[in-house]
Amino acid sequence: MKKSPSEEPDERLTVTPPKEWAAGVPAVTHALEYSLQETSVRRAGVTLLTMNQVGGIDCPGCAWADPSPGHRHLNEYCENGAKHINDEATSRRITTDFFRRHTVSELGRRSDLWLNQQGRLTEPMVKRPDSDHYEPISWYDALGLLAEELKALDSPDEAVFYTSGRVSNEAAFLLQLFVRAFGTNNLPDCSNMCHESSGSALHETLGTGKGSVSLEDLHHADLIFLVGQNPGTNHPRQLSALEEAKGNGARIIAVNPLPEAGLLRFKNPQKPHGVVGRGVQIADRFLQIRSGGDLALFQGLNRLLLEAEDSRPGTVLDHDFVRSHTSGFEEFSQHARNIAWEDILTATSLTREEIEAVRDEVLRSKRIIVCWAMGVTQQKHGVPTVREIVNFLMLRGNLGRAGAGTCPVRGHSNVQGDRTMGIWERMPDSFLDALQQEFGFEPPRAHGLDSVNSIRAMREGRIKVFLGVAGNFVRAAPDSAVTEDAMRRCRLTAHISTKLNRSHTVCGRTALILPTLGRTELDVQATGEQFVTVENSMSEVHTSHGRLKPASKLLLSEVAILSRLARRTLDGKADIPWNEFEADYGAIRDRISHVVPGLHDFSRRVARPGGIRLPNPVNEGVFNTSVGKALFTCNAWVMSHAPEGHLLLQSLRSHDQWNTIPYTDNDRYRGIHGSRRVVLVNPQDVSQLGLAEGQRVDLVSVWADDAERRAEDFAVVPYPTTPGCAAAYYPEANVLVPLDSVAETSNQPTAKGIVVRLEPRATRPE
Ligand SMILES: Nc1nc2c(c(=O)[nH]1)N[C@H]1C(S)=C(S)[C@@H](COP(=O)(O)OP(=O)(O)OC[C@H]3O[C@@H](n4cnc5c(=O)[nH]c(N)nc54)[C@H](O)[C@@H]3O)O[C@H]1N2
Ligand SMILES: Nc1nc2c(c(=O)[nH]1)N[C@H]1C(S)=C(S)[C@@H](COP(=O)(O)OP(=O)(O)OC[C@H]3O[C@@H](n4cnc5c(=O)[nH]c(N)nc54)[C@H](O)[C@@H]3O)O[C@H]1N2
Ligand code: SF4
Ligand SMILES: [Mo]
Repeated sequence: MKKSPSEEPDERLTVTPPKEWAAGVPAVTHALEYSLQETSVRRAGVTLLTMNQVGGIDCPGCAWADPSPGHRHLNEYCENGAKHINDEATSRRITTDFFRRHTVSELGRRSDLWLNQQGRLTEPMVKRPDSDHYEPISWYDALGLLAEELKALDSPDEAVFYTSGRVSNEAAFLLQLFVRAFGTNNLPDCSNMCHESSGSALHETLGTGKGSVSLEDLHHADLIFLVGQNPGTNHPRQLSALEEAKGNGARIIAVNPLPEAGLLRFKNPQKPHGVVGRGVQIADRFLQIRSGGDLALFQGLNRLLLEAEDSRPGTVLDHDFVRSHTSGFEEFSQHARNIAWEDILTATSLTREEIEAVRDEVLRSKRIIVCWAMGVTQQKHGVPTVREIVNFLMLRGNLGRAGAGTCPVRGHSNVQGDRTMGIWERMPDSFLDALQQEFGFEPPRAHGLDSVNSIRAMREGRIKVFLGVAGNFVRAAPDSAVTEDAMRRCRLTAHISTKLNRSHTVCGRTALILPTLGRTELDVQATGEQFVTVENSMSEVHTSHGRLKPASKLLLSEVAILSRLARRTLDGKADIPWNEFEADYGAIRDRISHVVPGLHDFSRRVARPGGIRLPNPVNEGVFNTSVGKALFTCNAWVMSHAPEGHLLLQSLRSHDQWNTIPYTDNDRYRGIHGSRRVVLVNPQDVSQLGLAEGQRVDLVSVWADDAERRAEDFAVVPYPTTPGCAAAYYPEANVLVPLDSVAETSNQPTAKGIVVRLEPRATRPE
């Protein structure tokens, strides 16, 4: 079989200097080119013009917030948002004939890119035991088969139900309702692999897992930290907010091992000055940090702030805030003073002068926001790092006031909403009590399995049925070989999906593909046209109205699939009006409004332009922690360490992919073209390790269990990352992340900071 482009290592690899600026006209042109390849001109126009507008389609890309209704541009989307939406609106289709032509084994050897390029899934398919083909099955039989397998389990805990953050509030609420009425809390989700470390740390210290700031706050901050995130690629409209903040006088400090394009300079495609000229410089300071050094950086900064207070008492710390709202300051302050500077400098690769210069910026700023993402959360010590960020903000009272606070930048467009709706293996009792009150059944109280624990349980044969609601579990999860083996042990694997991906090819004894409507598409049910709701990274809940003709007549909405499955599985157990829910999503919202705090009168309020902003108790000075106050924490000293001859590898996104799905083999902003099998290494390390530009190497990860994890045949690309650090793309590098390598407390896989060695390949591969 001929290999597809991304399976070929670097025959076509070309490397040009990384871009120093993000967005601008070339970005928009690229988006349009992609739209026109994927879909017709008319479909592209409908999707793009209504995207992120009041009454339009919510961008299925990231969770960045929209400006308030009166302040939106005509084109309120970014290059990547346009690509994601058109990837769904593609006019390519996968038909029965496709599955007749390709065996499941053959599809399993295809690349992620190729699988996605085949177009939209159009009808339910089944792979029966002992067959190597998917074949058509009716909806009635497919859902019956799944329901029978679920009913045949010895315990409801033998099933897991994975959710990816694309899923609407309405579908997410129904899913968790069904799963809890069925009798388990096994609700792993992509958030377990994304911001779980943020949730763990924020819950513990502030009493809520969500960020506290709004877009307005960002516009009015004096100082904004961007820690471990690449907004030019992953949250492009964040750059518009940062540009506005800068216009209002904000300073910006970027902390990253890589000098990412959007961190340096930004050309706003929505403004005339973005079309010509050099654009706006985004980061006033760039701290090129060593992988995993952020905990040490904030510990160092906190120590400097305490010392500044010693020399100018009463002028540095916000004593009122510390006294009235927090607990644990004394212990924290003693602990912080004992951290050694040599350690901080080694862990961060920064100089003391660089950190002192940041302290001076902090002392000049009244309103500070810290934004962070995967560079922080996917580290072994992601949780203490977020806790230390909270310490940092609290010292000067940067919580609960305008222009200040926490900003964990969420990934999937509704990942935050799914959690609000109860997609979590550990929902608090208050939520379960409300569910019980509303629906009259006793929800299970024992915590369920998260993503990593689901894989462990599947590997041990304790899970018989896996249902994925959106997403691509086997490519998102760590330790690809272990995860795939675990999935294959299931009796039944089923996926509710819009597009083909690798998870469909890694099958249990029986496997189902349940194709569904995407967010772009018209969703008409018995009572007429429906809309759904989503929640962005800033706790704003708003509507999304699909516009396009569905990709196939045989598609059902996620709500319809889940309602029918629940009806067939539960057989009247629990008095839940599934038919009514399917016919009218307003009926689901009515129930949500009784169960989810802050969403009373949901249907009416969400329909208003701009929707509803869920209250964040932190902004009211309320901290629902164990002691009723915000907690200062003492975070043990840890340093990421790579033995001699090894590097700390991060797995990250290219500019041209959506999570597990590459759109092309290019990473335009980083100057990589034609291959994703590259490892970015500092030129100093390239020569110290005796390697050369373009040389083929295997990446081998080093882990306590002694098992060898190898990602084969990557080309070395000298790149200006921090010495001692390296980068390769996700999901190709997932094979290197050991299942047991998780962040403390949050159990989040460590997709960053993986210890690897680069082994030169003896010969060129066939
Ligand atoms: N176009 C596009 N947009 C997306 C996605 C996508 O795949 N494509 N995915 C969405 C999702 S689900 C998510 S969660 C977000 C992810 O958004 P990001 O968190 O921006 O995603 P990553 O590509 O993982 O990039 C992590 C960044 O952290 C830096 N980094 C790595 N290690 C460290 C470290 O130790 N310290 C510091 N300070 N920085 C570090 C990396 O160099 C990189 O710039 O994006 C969302 N938006
Ligand atoms: N090594 C490494 N691993 C990582 C990460 C990393 O940085 N490095 N990042 C982690 C992060 S932050 C995340 S969020 C996860 C992402 O993990 P997932 O959310 O599981 O993965 P996606 O790639 O977003 O899923 C894409 C698939 O979702 C389906 N889909 C798309 N839209 C819809 C829809 O509207 N409805 C339905 N039903 N299906 C739809 C399509 O079939 C598509 O193939 O991966 C994690 N894994
Ligand atoms: S910034 Fe995120 S939500 Fe906004 S258009 Fe781009 S991908 Fe979509
Ligand atoms: Mo994510």
